[in-house]
Amino acid sequence: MADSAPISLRRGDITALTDVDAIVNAANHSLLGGGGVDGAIHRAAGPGLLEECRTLGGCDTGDAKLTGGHDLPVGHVIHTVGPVWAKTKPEEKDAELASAYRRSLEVAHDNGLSRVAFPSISTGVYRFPVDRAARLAIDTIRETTSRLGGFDEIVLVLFDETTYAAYEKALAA
Ligand code: AR6
Repeated sequence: MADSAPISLRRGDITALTDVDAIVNAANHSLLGGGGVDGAIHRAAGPGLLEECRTLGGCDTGDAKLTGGHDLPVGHVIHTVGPVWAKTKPEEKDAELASAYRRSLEVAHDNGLSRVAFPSISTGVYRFPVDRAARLAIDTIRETTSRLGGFDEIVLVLFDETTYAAYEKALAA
């Protein structure tokens, strides 16, 4: 097993990043756009991204698919679909969220992308509790980058102060 990749946290808008190979989109099954970070990525990438997404046939929860970056400053977007939180099935939702991070990193690895930025998947419209999501995200990134090797940096781009604080706590644990 390799060492796990360095993880850094940033506040702000993931579409503004220039120093990674790929940004991850918290999309939905259709891959045809939506609100939140998905809407921001499609707005910044332009209509070419939607055109490419139409060829992909959607994406299952916990899976990930790659496109180009189009008008974004980065070369690639990895589209993943996190779970919609339901407190009746927490273990199933945990497994689906971990899978979204793991599959995104596997797609990056298969395509030689070593610097990857994630938003906080599922903690907006999909209402996954942020402290729980942050712990799962950090654990899964550590495990997967250590298993696969070859990653230079994983950046977590957090949009608001509460979300940033949750990831800061999870990273320090
Ligand atoms: N950069 C970084 N983070 C952002 C940005 C941005 N530009 N904009 C919002 N966030 P959400 P989900 C944060 O709702 O919960 C969409 O409609 C946001 O504050 O974007 O996985 C899709 O099409 C929150 O912390 O994604 C799906 O239908 C985090 O990103 C659904 O929402 C995730 O919030 C997916 O819901």
